[in-house]
Amino acid sequence: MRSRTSCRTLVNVTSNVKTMQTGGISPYSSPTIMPLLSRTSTMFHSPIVIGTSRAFCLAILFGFPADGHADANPNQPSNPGQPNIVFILADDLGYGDVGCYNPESKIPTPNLDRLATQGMRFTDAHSPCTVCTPTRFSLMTGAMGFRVPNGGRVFSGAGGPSLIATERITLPELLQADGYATACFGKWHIGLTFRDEAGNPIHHDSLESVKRIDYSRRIEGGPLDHGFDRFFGTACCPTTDWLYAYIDGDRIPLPPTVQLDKSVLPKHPYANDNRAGWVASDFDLEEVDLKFLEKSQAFLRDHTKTNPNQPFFLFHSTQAVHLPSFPADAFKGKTESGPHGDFIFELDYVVGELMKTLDDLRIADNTIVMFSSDNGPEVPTIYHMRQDHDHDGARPWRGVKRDNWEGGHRVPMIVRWPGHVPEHTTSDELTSLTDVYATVAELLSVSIPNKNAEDSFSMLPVLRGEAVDAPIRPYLLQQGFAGKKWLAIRQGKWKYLAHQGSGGNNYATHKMLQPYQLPNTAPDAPGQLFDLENDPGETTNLSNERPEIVKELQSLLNASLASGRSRP
Ligand SMILES: [Ca+2]
Repeated sequence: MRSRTSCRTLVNVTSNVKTMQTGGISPYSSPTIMPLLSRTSTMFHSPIVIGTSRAFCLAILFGFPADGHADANPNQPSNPGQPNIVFILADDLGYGDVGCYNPESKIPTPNLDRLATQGMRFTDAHSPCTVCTPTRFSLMTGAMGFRVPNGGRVFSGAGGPSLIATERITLPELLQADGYATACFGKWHIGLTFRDEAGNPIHHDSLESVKRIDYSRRIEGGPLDHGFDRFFGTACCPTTDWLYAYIDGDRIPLPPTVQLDKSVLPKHPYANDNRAGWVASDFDLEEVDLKFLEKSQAFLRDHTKTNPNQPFFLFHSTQAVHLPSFPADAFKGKTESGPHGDFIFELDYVVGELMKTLDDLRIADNTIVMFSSDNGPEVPTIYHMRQDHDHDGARPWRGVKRDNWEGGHRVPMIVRWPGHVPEHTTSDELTSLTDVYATVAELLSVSIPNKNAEDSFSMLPVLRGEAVDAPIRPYLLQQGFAGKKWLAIRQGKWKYLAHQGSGGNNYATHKMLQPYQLPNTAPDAPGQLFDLENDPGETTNLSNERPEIVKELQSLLNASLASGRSRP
């Protein structure tokens, strides 16, 4: 049994590439009510890669009571110190898109709602950035994107190079070093490197760039180079960008050969953001999320069968519900809220199927499931869903994707861990997706090397339902669309945007956003100060009324920029 006072340091993480066998397509099935399972009592140790010390020790104490359960998988011993972890990251899913976050939602999300009743639902959780790439960097590293070169960029096409420096220890590397199997299925979007026949790297965003790729070469800087044993997915947004082909590991086995024929794709207000790129013959833009689901389910089944004693980390990263909203055939017309409603419904189905697979394998009680989104809902989505379906994916917040107002980055965040995270609870603890890193590190009792996870705080006490006297985070940082140029800071009820405007979209010129433009009540102030407790809609800029708060928050922000970190 793990010593309650032992501490472990993490160094010399090496990529331990393993080959996982993949299975067949799972049959469709309706969402079913999953029985709650409790923990089993058996403890075990898996091999741990430990090196010499270049880190300080967290020395976290664990004290989980043991209890048995007849339904748990006898092949997978339960260890509260090394549970399996499944992180499901949706794309562009708003706070108001999920039923348990929005009683006025028009879209059924029964599986997400059920996940929330079985675990903890965070009401003040945030994506570190208001767009895809930096948020995903932050989830994998525990650091804000603006701290690294190009950390405000969003990749498309060939997409890269990787934002993650090779010396950085990522979340999957942390887990790999602790003996976990690690797998990533779906959209990567943190950057990687393709090369042409002459060996030159390709990082331009165009059809011509994608055509230049030498597909016989290994792809560099992708998930396999950052801690994942297994990857199947796409470089950037699967159905948006110039490259429509699946990466398997570090190769594209079936390269694209023809230009996408957009004439055969659905036409509706949510079908834009789809470029006439270069497409592979096996790449069906309407079935992408079911393909990713198939891969994740196959991994779960194969791993549980072949390595039942090894804990795993599965990062399932969906296309849904980024535009274009191309739900699979099985979901077309299944809601009364149009193609985007159907797409959200498909996302919910994917979550339900992953839950069902954990149940079928009888490993749900030893698996932490986390669900969140990488930023708020997209502009055309918000506009048309409000106009045509009376559904508000940003409700109740101001702002949308790219904006530093709450709608751009306050996201759903649900965590389930039977027997450990109290069921049917909500938490208003201020948290960010950067915090997943430190939370997992504390869970594993591993220390975080000093130059890593600079903006990460462990939420484990909150997840365990412990009374927390003070906020875990001293403050929260946000970044808008262009990295360091648009920063915001939150402390308690106060939120300060160190800029005028949204930090992303131009409301004065964008016809879909003009109806939602609000007057700035302090146009001469350098930034915007809001009291979220009394003004959650961020309608009144209090910069001139409360200059001392502005000064304090700006000072904290400056200090964090100067030190390069917010974690002590
Ligand atoms: Ca996104």
